[in-house]
Amino acid sequence: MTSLILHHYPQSPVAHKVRLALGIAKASWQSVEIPRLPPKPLLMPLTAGYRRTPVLQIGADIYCDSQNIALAIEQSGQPARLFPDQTFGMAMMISAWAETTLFDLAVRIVLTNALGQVPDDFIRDRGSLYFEPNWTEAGLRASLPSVISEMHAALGLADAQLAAGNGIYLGGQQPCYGDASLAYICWFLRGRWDGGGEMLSHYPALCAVEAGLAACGEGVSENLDAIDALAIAKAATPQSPIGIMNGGSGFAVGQTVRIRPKGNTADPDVIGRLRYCDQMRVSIDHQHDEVGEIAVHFPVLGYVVTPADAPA
Ligand SMILES: N[C@@H](CCC(=O)N[C@@H](CS)C(=O)NCC(=O)O)C(=O)O
Repeated sequence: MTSLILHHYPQSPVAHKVRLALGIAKASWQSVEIPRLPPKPLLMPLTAGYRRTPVLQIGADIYCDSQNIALAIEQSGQPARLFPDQTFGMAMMISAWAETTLFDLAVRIVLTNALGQVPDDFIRDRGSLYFEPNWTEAGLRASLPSVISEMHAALGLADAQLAAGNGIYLGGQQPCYGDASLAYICWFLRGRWDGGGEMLSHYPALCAVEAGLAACGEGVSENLDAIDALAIAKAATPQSPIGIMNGGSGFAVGQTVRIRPKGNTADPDVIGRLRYCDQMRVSIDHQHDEVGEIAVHFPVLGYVVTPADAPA
């Protein structure tokens, strides 16, 4: 089996979700630590410009976005299932909600409380990814009580769903990826906001999932140098399929497309030749001197794909 290489940094909550997923899957993986802020010169050749964290590399196949990474982990045939007992649809829906509603609220709480305590360039960078285009520190502070109320409302829903089940996890006794997508929000709030512990104490079923997955671990990892990861990509050939499997999309293999996360964010466009598209995944071919020919994969949900010559 080709090795899983995770490009990430320890403080990244979304990367933590993937590390928990690797633990559920009992995976062995290699860990490349990347910078928290651009530039990321040893990551960009692999991602065609996608700058977010984490990224999963399997040889010359590069998987961007945690939802897409979760699917790739499952498809890579690890010792344990990430979606056991037909939990795939439920887990992906819960995690899509966690990645948008829960993560958006958590980032606002954590960053608003960090104002004045973390470097300005970090807040500016994250603001350009997560907040309204004309956001201000005063606006963030003014909306904080409302954001905290919303977070309680959302955590209460997740807790009620867990409490109504037949085990500590969403699917019962076995953890699935959906559980990781709730646990990482708890990890983020508890670890990066001094009110996190108190907030979470109201949601015992969620805390049980958080504790269960912490005990489950993060699989078995060893460190890898970023330069070596580039060399691994260069020595490999993409193994992922080629073709348009969702015929209604109107796209053709080889067509140049632009891919970007939905929303008005500072994320750079990714441009490439379409390689593959199905209901869940869209992939481009990409060439770079440092990695040769690689394939870069994105999820369909949450991304906008347009012909590269269409207005941005
Ligand atoms: N939808 C993306 C979101 C990823 C994301 O926003 N990650 C944060 C770190 S937790 C990030 O990229 N921050 C900026 C950076 O690392 O450059 C996913 O699910 O992977």
